[in-house]
Amino acid sequence: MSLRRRLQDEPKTVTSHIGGRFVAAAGKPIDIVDPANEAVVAVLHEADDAEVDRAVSVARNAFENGQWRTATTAQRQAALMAIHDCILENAAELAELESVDTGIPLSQTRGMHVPRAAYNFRFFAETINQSGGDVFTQEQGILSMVTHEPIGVCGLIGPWNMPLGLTAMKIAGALAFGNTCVVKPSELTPLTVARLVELVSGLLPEGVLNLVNGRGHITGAALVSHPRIDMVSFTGGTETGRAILAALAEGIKLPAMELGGKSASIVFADADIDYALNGALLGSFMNNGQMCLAGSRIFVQRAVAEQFIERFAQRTGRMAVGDPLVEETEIGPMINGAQCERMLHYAESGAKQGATLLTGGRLHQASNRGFFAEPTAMLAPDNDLAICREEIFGPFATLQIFDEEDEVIAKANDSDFGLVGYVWTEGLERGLRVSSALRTGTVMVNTPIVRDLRTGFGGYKMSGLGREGAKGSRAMFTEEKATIIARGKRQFPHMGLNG
Ligand code: TXE
Repeated sequence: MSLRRRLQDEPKTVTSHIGGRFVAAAGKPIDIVDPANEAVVAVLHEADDAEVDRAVSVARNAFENGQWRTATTAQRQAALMAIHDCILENAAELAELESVDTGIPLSQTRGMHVPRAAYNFRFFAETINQSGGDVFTQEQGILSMVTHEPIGVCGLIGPWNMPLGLTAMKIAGALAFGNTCVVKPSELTPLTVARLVELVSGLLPEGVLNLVNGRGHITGAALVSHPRIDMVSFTGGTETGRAILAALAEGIKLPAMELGGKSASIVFADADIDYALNGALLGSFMNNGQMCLAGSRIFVQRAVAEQFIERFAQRTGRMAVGDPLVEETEIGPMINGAQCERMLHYAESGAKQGATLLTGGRLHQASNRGFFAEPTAMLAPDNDLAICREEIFGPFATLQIFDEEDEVIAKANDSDFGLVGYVWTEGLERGLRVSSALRTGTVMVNTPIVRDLRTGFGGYKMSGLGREGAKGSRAMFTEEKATIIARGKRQFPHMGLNG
């Protein structure tokens, strides 16, 4: 029997996992539905303040009195590699579970998200082996050492759009640098992270990895305002990021935030147009378009605009929309009905503000159950329309025509966000020039969506604070310590000799 069928027959119970075991189901029950057919596949029991407090206390105790903080690099590496192996051993189950929970096509969860989740642990295992400090010896007789110490108990709050992969990155980074953590996945998609914690918590000392589940304003808010956590790493919407920042300000705690985006994808006339078309389509519509780094604000230079836009619209209209578990599916369901409505609302508002609907803009008709919307493309007369400024978070691309390089750079930068920019050109010099002019944390030249963990990922402007990746993760998950050592007795003015 398929995993989906089993979950429909007997919905899974999801509770907090504290100190190595699931807690009894007690809190408010919340149905978790499969977005492809609206069947209940799990019931989440929400953690209240007391349960969050228990999880934080266990993590605190494990940090202060346990062996993880003081473990050798080799011990931590061994545990991280065991988690890596465990994810790969359970890859088929995790991929199917992720697709049932999120609606992301199985070809993507199996081909990318799950391997990626595993790779995070291997990457950070390798990183800590090479992650040293600094020593300064210039001052006569003084040795100044800079070392990086675990920051403490990390609150890790994940989103619903790539729950396993994005949360695994946070967990791997936090653990690698010697911290303990309390993870809170999105209440919309808690299944794979709960399964991950169940599978791997035995590979770690007790209390190092803890999980709480529930809605943001209840469980999430209790976690971020808890006085005994030391930092929060958050991926989600900008409004939520603002609320979390306010809560952390109270305790003078550090946040790391990966928030929204509205990334420009700039197609110059000198690009390889077939290649750029494929890249722009993938960059807009992968993960059902529900991606912070979607390059969904596409600018095309006038000389190639007509044919590019026509072909983009045709290909968008031909995408295979359907059940994420079917191999051929390219676009699965939106996460919920509200997200579908939101997409339709943007199509309407775009039309009212003067944009031309090229394709899509309606609910998908193939099924009367599930949250399916047609992949949508609109031609926008300028950058001021809401569809060009606000993060839609669905399979929805806007296209605009430009003439000059300076003009398109100004338009690309005319955004509250600054997460990623995409540039399509055969001119390397142009690629580098435009990259340095774009006010975004990452620029990809002639490629859609490459996530190289050796580089930091994060945003300028309202797209976030901090960077996730090797050095960025070390900055977020450690405190920097300076140790100043006198090598022998120093000459300094003695005080109080005349009293
Ligand atoms: O995210 P939220 P939502 C964007 C996207 C989407 C919008 C809203 O545009 O349409 O955000 O999505 C937890 N204290 N992105 O509402 O609310 C919440 O439980 C502590 C961009 O689903 O930001 C969940 O675990 N935690 C994006 C997590 O925050 C709180 C990914 C994200 O939820 C909380 C997702 C609170 N007060 C959405 N309120 C990206 N950058 O990839 C909520 N949460």
